Amino acid sequence: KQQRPALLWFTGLSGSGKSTVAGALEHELARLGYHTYLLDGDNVRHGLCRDLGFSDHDRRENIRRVGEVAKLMTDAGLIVLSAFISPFREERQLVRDMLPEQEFVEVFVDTPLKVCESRDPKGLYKKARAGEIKAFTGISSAYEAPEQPEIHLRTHHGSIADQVDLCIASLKKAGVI
Ligand code: GGZ
Repeated sequence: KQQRPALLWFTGLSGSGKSTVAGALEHELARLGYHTYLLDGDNVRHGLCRDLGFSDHDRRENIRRVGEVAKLMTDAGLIVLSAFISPFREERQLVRDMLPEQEFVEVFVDTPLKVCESRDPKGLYKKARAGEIKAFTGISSAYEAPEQPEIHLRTHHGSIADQVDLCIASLKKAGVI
């Protein structure tokens, strides 16, 4: 199957649905016969980045390492999906600049803080509000929203399947698939 390597860079708040949408999109791409890999906190923060926490410095280093690994994977021809908060514009730009221009696809998972906080599946927002977690994104640490993402998902409208369809259509339009 013809595929162009690409890095689909999901960014958004904790609880925005990054991993859910990226996982569902990966599933659909695999079903269509494409070769993919999903990088997220579960397979990166426990291994490659297990020495890193959530200070600004550590988040920057986390994103830099993920970018370098994703670059190796796109060199191998894969469609890579990554799902990290990646709160800082500068680091997302740094990753963008690591790749040929057409290979970086920024996907903004634009779910309002209110909605993320009401979901709070792991109780992290509650702990952050209580001051038990320091430097929590959206509460006590910044999130810099993308200004011109290639794909803009408003996940509080529509289903996961709708978000996946929107991504598939954009990837076709961009000539990735
Ligand atoms: C933000 C935190 C924090 C702090 C722990 N701030 O919803 P989750 O739980 O499963 O996803 C969040 C995850 C964020 O890791 P990333 O590697 O994506 O972050 S970054 O891109 O900024 O490096 C959250 C959990 O880790 N978590 N402490 N203080 N999220």
